[in-house]
Amino acid sequence: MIKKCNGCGIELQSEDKNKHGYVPKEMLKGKKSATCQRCFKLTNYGDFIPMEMTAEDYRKEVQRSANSAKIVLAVFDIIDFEGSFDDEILDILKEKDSIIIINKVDLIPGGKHASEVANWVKERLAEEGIVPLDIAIVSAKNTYGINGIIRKINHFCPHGAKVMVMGTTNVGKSSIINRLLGEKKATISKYPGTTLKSTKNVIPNSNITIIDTPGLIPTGRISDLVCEKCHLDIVPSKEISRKTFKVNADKIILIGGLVKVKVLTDNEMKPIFSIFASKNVTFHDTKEDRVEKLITEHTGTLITPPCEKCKDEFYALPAKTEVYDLNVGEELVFKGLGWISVKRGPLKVEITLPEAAEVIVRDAFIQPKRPIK
Ligand SMILES: Nc1nc2c(ncn2[C@@H]2O[C@H](COP(=O)(O)OP(=O)(O)OP(=O)(O)O)[C@@H](O)[C@H]2O)c(=O)[nH]1
Ligand SMILES: [Mg+2]
Repeated sequence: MIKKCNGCGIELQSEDKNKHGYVPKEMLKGKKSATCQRCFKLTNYGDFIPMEMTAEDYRKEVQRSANSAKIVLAVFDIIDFEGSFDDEILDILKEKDSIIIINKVDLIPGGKHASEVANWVKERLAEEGIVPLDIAIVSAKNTYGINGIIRKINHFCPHGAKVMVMGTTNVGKSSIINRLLGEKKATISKYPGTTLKSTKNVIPNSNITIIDTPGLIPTGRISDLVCEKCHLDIVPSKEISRKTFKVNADKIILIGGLVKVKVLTDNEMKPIFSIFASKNVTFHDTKEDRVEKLITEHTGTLITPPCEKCKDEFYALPAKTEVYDLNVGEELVFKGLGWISVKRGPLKVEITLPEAAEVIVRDAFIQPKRPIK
């Protein structure tokens, strides 16, 4: 029987150190399973070895597990909700019964009531034509809401079931599985693409078999257009930061050196808006005539990400410029980076960013406590 790595699901082998799934022969002898060299290095030393798996390989793997699962647990990262969508995920959600898991709620600035998050998610999903069986609001980091997931599965499948966990890379699928199993079995890491193949485990004291799957890679995430180090700066590990601006026409705001936001509104009442992103992304406001000098001289130092190492590659990407008219209660989302939330509108902005980056207008996730008139 082919043995699989406990941590990432890859088939184990002892022939070639430089290939996937290597484990020394003596480690495999007489054992049902083991941990591959890559997972060992990742867990113990934080060394990440990227694997050459195509998006198509991942898709096939996920589709295979979806066929055998009774229900699907689709995991979304609340901080990058739009970046947690992918066409493959939407297709599976339209076909199968699902429980939606909203993870990383510990990162929401100022906290937010679970029912408020659930209502917002429900509306956003309905816009995509998805009606799940239920929604669970959780934080795998601090175990909030984990028991609720088991209760919900038992409610819909009282005689047990095979349940597949699915989502884009880095949303916390394996972290949730470890919490459900009550042990650190699956390899987790801050790098995207940790889980390589499906793994199956039974949740203790239950008839639930839970399948971990590799993360799908969606299009349009800014975090995927920079180097590995900058990726880690953009994907937050602590509560995200918020900065509020009250500015009028021709002010430029730089979100890191990644997105240029030019305010076009020219009102007596200046628009007020907040920008939300990871604490490691800098915010700068400046004037049109100074912006080029600022970017050329200070990207990688005062303005990050991108860093010194990947800035040339990032600025060589084809760029686009788009204009958006926003009102109070609306947010302009940059997939895989953060969002702008309007507190006093109207706000007209011109944004410049890579062509491959996707931008979405949505109903505010963080509503102004009271809209400012
Ligand atoms: N703040 C916070 N971080 C979390 C939470 N859950 C997971 N993480 C972090 O998110 C990163 C990714 O977690 P994984 O569990 O490896 O994510 P995954 O979805 O299995 O990723 P792939 O296997 O690459 O698809 C790790 O750095 C985790 O520590 C959470 O609830 N809150
Ligand atoms: Mg994983």
